[in-house]
Amino acid sequence: MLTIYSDDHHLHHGRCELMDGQLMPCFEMPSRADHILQRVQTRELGPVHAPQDFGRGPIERVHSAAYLDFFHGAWDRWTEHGRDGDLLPYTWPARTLRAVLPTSLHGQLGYYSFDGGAPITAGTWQAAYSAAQVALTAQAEIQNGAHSAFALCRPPGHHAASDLMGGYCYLNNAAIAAQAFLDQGRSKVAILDVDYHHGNGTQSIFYKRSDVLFTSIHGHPEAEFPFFLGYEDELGEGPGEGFNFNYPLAAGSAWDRWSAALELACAEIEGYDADIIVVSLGVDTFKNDPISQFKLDSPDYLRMGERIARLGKPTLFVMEGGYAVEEIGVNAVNVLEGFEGISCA
Ligand code: Q9C
Ligand code: ZN
Repeated sequence: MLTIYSDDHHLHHGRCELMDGQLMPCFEMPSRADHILQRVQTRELGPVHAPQDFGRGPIERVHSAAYLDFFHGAWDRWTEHGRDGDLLPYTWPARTLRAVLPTSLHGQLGYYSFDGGAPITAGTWQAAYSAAQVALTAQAEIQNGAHSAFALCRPPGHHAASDLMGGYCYLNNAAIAAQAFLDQGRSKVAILDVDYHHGNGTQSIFYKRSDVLFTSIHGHPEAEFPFFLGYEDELGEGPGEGFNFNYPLAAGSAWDRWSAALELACAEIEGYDADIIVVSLGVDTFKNDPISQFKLDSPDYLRMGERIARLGKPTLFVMEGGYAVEEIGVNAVNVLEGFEGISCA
């Protein structure tokens, strides 16, 4: 399987996040992608290519131009204020407030984010832009006939909505790739989001549409980030009704419960008869993940890849979360090797 990877992810290295009342070093760190790349190479998964640059056009198919302009310019505005630490939001337009767009940098940052988990640093725009190009380049491979490809994206994307950053995410790499498939003539894309956290951004982007089926297996939002989306009764809206399926699971869930949810998601994907599958590949479901509560073990990821392969469709894997850095490479590449062991192409 071909991997697409850019070193630009090193340009994004946030310092701190708030965790249990303490400022902690960011869990979403550059060594995550380095470990995955290393595992791709030691297992000889296949060639590793740099991304092409498709420009801002395909990103604007998912994100608003105003949001992209804000994100692109935020760091320079911050340094004009004489600051050099990470740029982080601290006020949001929650209930009782108005969703107006203020003129101030921090007002706008609150408007364009939903949590304090997505720091903007000097290189964040370039890293996120390159990650989107990584996803688009892997997408193009499949569009040109490959049966599968791995977009080794960092920073991740599935929490990012059309005009919101949050949850370590800025640009929704999986959604950008899914939209590119549609724009290049495919008519039905199924997204399978296996990250531990609900893919609220991806769900929201496609919630009112039937050309993208969104399925997600994740920690129950009653107890887990992102808390305010990802419940079972979210089934889509208008023309999108019946094209959104959430499988929230309790803390402590291991492969038995997780794989039962995967069967349900796969049944929906099979019924939908998608042209293409996009997997939002988070491996923060791992038993030793420092911020998550599922109990998957490394061999389970092989089974996961095998089951996805049995869907029998061209499949784009887009890297999302996973914070057990030492094991992230084994777990992520196990999914890809499990897939390759079953798929014929
Ligand atoms: N610091 C992804 O896996 N909150 N994002 C964690 C508080 C945010 C996870 C606990 C978790 C976001 C792509
Ligand atoms: Zn996650």
